[in-house]
Amino acid sequence: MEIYEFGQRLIKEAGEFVRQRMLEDFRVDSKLNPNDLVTDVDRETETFIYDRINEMYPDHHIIGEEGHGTEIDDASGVLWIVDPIDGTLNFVHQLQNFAISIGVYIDGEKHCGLILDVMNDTLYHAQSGKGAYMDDRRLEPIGSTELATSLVSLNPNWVIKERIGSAFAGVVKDARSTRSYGSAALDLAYTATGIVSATLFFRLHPWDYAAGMIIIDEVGGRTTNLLGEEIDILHKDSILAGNRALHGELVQYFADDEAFIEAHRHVHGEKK
Ligand code: 2AM
Ligand code: CA
Ligand code: CA
Ligand code: CA
Repeated sequence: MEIYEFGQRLIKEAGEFVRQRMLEDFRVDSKLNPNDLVTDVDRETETFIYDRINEMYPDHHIIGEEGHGTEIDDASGVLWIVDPIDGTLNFVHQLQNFAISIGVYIDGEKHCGLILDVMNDTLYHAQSGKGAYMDDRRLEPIGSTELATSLVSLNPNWVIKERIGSAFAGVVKDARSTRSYGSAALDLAYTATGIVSATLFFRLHPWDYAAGMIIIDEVGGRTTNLLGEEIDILHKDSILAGNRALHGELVQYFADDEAFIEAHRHVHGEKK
């Protein structure tokens, strides 16, 4: 079976697994800080997905947020990048507005991206070069917009941080308005459908953006880090995704801000 077709079936099954599992109690733990939560459902869903891929394709590599593939440091072969629950805070507090995100890369090249809005059972998906879809509906190319007439999604936390806050504040000030949905994968899917025109993050991991980046490519959008540099799929980075015109406009807010650049280099290192 084609990887893309298998991935679509798998993510729908994983969504059903989550919806069933939510009917029972689950434990909530905090990770590095009290607001960084993980539940049994995150871990069990990652294992569910891992086992299915491993059974079907024993020679593929798998990276997941909840501990799978931590030893993987090169992108050769087929690489599945999995976030079993993106938007864990929404999952815990709202029991909705969270996603499963799966991106597949072959020898470091984009292959296919899948984002399932679990409670709505809506699948955003794309295969490189073959267009993007919301369930069975092909997504139109995203049009050009200007910041002054655009909705952009970003987490307000970044606006109140020292050194990086003023660059984000400039965007908030100049945009028509901002939104914050609490799931990076859904933010990227919403950017592909035009619900928002761009989405910005100071720090994301590969499992947050691996699928979304492919879907955004397929509607003619652009994804880089906030300094306008290309993304390396094995590393955490900042993310700026949106239609090309708006992407170009937004990069200026960050790439021309010395304090921001220095803080970015401090957190993410220097690009080669
Ligand atoms: P998660 O739910 O899979 O952890 C909004 O909080 C978005 O940021 C979610 O996509 C969330 O993914 C991600 N996120 C949460 N905590 C984070 C952290 N400490 N570093 C980077 N991303 C994080
Ligand atoms: Ca997490
Ligand atoms: Ca995530
Ligand atoms: Ca997660």
